[in-house]
Amino acid sequence: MSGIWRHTQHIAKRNVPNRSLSLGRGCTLAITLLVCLLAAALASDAATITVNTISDELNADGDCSLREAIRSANTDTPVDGCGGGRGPDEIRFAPGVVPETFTITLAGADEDSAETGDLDITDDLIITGAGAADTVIDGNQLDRVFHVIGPVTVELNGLTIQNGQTQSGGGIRSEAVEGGAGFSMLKITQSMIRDNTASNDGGGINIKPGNKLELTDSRVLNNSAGDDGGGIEAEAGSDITIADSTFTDNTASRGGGIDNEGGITVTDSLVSENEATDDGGGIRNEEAADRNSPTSSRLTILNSTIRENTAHNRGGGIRNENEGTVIIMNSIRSMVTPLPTMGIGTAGVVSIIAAT
Ligand SMILES: [Ca+2]
Ligand SMILES: [Ca+2]
Ligand SMILES: [Ca+2]
Ligand SMILES: [Ca+2]
Repeated sequence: MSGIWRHTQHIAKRNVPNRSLSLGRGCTLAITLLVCLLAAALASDAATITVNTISDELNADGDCSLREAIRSANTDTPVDGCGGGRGPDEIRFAPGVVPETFTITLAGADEDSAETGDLDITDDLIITGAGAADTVIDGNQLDRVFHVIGPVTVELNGLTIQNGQTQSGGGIRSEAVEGGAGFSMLKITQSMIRDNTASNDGGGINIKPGNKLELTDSRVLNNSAGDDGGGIEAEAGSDITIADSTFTDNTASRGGGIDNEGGITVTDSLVSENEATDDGGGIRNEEAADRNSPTSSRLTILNSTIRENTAHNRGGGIRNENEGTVIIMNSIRSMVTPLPTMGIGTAGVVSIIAAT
């Protein structure tokens, strides 16, 4: 590259003005070629890493486990039989391990390099399973399953994520690295998040402050949290989009299905048969200004159904607290709760438009 640049400069200096037009075109062509070559190099700057064993291991026996694949993708260097990532990699699964359950067996929580316990993702990554029924990642109740540590963009497609257990984010926790710049984007499609447990917040998924989640065409089932957010805990300033998805049979103290301190839009989805031992059986929307939130909490529900959720205190369907904002449009709400709240217990603004 530097040779081409030096050559171009040399030609430009030694040519007379009346040839400048043709030289200008030459320079343009050279720069265009350079840009094309750079673009091609960048486009190929990713690897597909193929998992071919169900064993949870980090060793040198010649195969490629899921943990080894994630280490390879994180570090962009070969790890055992995983060829070595290059930038924003994709992990896939060999036909020999479909259908299979990948069970975490290397114990060791509170570790962030994917060496033990949860599978820590620290670089842009796509994990493409064979479908939620065929590629199951099981936390074995040793730790959470996936830990996204940003700022990174991560896509999880066609997976079941189950039996994770920890304090926060039983199935998945997504955050920006502490003190670092930027936030993470987590995209989950055609996946199942089930049977995960958090002793504090986010039984299924915990999105830390400021981070983003897009959950599409997925199911969040039978997760539980000791405090807030049985299915999902959305912390202050987080930005969450949920579409074509279901939340069922999740439980928590507050926000059985979803607990929101950020901004959530729920479209074409079902929130059903979730339970809170305190407030917000289906969803709790909580103004988080008292936690240094950059924004007020906002919950928008479009073309969705909220039914048969239970709260043992306030807001069987939805509990809106502390001046949070809730907008419900074109949706069905049939919410089980102590009367007289009709399923919505609120201390803030609730706008219901064309809901039945
Ligand atoms: Ca191996
Ligand atoms: Ca990588
Ligand atoms: Ca971790
Ligand atoms: Ca770990």
